[in-house]
Amino acid sequence: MSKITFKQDIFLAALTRQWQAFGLTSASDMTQHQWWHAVSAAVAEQLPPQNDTVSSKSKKITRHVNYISMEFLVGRLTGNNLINLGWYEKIATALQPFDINLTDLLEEEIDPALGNGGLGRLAACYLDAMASVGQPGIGYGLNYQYGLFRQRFVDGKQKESPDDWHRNEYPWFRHNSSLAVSVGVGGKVVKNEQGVSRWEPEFTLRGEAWDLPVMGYRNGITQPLRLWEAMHPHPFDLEKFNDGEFLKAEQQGVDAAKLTKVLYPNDNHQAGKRLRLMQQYFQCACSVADILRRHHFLGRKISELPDYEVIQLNDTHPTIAIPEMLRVLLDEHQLSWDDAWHITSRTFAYTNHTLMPEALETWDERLVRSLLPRHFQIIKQINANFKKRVSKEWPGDEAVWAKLAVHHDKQVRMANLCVVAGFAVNGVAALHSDLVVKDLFPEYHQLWPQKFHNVTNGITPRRWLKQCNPALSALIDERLKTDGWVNNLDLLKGLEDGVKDKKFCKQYRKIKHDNKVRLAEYVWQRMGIRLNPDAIFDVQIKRLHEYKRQHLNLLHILSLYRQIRDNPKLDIVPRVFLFGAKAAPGYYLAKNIIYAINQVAEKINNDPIVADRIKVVFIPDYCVSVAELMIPAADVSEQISTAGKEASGTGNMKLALNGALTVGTLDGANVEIAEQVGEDNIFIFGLTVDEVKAQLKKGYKPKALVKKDKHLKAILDELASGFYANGDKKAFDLMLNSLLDGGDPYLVLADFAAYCEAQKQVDTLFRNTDEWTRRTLLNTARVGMFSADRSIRDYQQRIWQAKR
Ligand code: 26Q
Repeated sequence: MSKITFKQDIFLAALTRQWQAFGLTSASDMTQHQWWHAVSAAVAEQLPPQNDTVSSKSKKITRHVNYISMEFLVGRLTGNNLINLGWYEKIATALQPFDINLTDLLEEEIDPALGNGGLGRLAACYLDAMASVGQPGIGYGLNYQYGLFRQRFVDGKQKESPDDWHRNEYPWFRHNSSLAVSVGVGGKVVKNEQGVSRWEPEFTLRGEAWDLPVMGYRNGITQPLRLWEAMHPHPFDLEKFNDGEFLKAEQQGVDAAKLTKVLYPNDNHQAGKRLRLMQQYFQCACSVADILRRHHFLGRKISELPDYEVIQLNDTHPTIAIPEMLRVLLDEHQLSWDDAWHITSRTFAYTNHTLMPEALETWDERLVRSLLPRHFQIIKQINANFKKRVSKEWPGDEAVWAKLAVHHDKQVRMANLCVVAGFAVNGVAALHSDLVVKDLFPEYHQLWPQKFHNVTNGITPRRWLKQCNPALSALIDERLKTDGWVNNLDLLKGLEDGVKDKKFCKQYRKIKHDNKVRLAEYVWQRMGIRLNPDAIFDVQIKRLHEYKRQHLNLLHILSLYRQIRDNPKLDIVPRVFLFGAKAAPGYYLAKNIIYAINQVAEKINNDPIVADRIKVVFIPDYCVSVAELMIPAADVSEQISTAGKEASGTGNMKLALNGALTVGTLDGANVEIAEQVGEDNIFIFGLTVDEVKAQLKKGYKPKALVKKDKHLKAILDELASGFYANGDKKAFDLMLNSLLDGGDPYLVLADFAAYCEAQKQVDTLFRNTDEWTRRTLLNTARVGMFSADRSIRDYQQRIWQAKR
């Protein structure tokens, strides 16, 4: 496909209409924010009409991908879209006569934060990569009115406020009213004279389609991210309103307007809330209806669905799409069970993102039955059929059935449903996919070995290098004499011999320094803390979770602080410890860790004895655009989860790509990053998965460990002494109890000594500027495989387009 050409006169005319629509008399009357809006809307207008039926042209072998996810953490779109269109420079030039700086303008955009963290950001990177490699596809999600909460700190404690991102004024949305869908909820199942079951919902909702354009990198392809908004049905049907129909939904505890109001702020933890299940069903019903509408529109037979369409489930959150598909095929298309099952079980594929038991979704059967009685019947049928298969394989083995059942103990288990009803299951990094087979689903693997795959996660180089680090991108273009690396990241290998080129290394180092100055300026403006750009910028950015072990990082900081007080002349390389993390509002232990880091920061940053050798900075309201600022400025990347707990991580890839050295455990994708960059160019420390298992098996005793380590004991005692909390001895009880009386389930203390040792090596290496630069450059050069384009091609080969 050809590029979309930019036409300046049309753009300027569109811009004029924009300020006129604001009721102004000239462009110069626009505020900076209005300028951002006007420019974005004027560009959006020039995009060709969105065509979600592109697959009509594609051959039968190319299945169209429907990526269903409760989260798409897209981040700001205007800058990204301009880059992918290849229009950035042209728009910048067109705005010069108005004295408008495009780069500054882009800062006006509020991040659409329709996701929590890694899983949501991955979905956004994959849409970008699908459009860029030419994989026909669509993303299906929810159009939340409020994205992930905004975070601020009050006396060191996290406070949340709603994130109103003004979706009604977002210039990139296209509302497609012809795609609206009706969704039933509640009610009962009735049988007709032929004995065929049929669902009579108690009330209906309406799903409205809002599309965001996803642009391929300079290839003319635009595909939709379709976000559903819940509305009351028939708002103009006064008769029904008078009959009380309109209010019925609310009486049932379902207020349509509430349904897509807010994103659940949990990650890796499920709460079992009714509204969440409603959200899931609403999204899935709209998406399944839309997929089938398109399929029929293209004149295809229902039996051909799996030949043309694949539905990729981003974790179990959209699992209810499976019984929904069966329901539509059985009840609306009147197919037999066998035919409906044949179609469905060849259409769905499932990506697992966690092994943690508290994150595996289960739903109380009463909840499922009351909201979705027909789906509950279908789930029981799936379960009964599957039971026959299991008793054949393991006759009389109740324990195996108790593990594998889809419906058991009055619970519906979504992961089991996905494995039983889908044709593919994949983990998100080699180690993780291995554990999915060995620890989570060994029996399923025995039944269906061919279903299980690995697809190591990837990140889009468009946003995570070209856009966020323009100076480094320009240097790479110059060195490689091509910008082809932007959609062929393996070309970065060509930078390797740059390590011998003194001038090039100096330029590479200077760009890092400039990016650190840029971040320091931000921290000064926002937080009033001065940072030394010559210090090591040590960065840990990710959701706050015990298993991610931000508190291990904290213990190392406290170790340095003690050493400085013991020896005020201590010679260490100045280091700035930077954190960015949100804690789920109900996750009190995570919030306590944030509080502890902030209190320690306050103390250390203001203690003259430290003399700026350590600075601790917790940047508030971490989000995609803050990540874009922090990642290019990082020297050290903290990837220190307990081995076996982090499915993949993707921040690790972004940081390595931008020339940070990883301090990490052998967990998630760190394992593959180490393989790629070479063991000399990464700091690996700590217990391995097998060692973690062995420790826990033999009975891990954190208190005994502390007793033997005086330094560690002193650190923990001081945390409990009130020293960091104005005398409040209980301030960090939640964190300390977990580490000590709670048995330290994530082996923070067990890894403490090895972690400090790795940090010493960081210190030593950083003193050797040339060697440090060499290793960081090798990181940039060698992480090409973590491009999301490669991940998408893996999905194509192993799952979406694999021979069936
Ligand atoms: C579930 C039920 C109810 C409410 C919320 C949730 C919920 C929401 C979000 C559960 C989990 C999540 C998000 C999980 C997540 O982000 N996982 C991360 O996925 C990344 C992409 O694969 C991996 O790199 C990370 O390792 C993994 O933690």
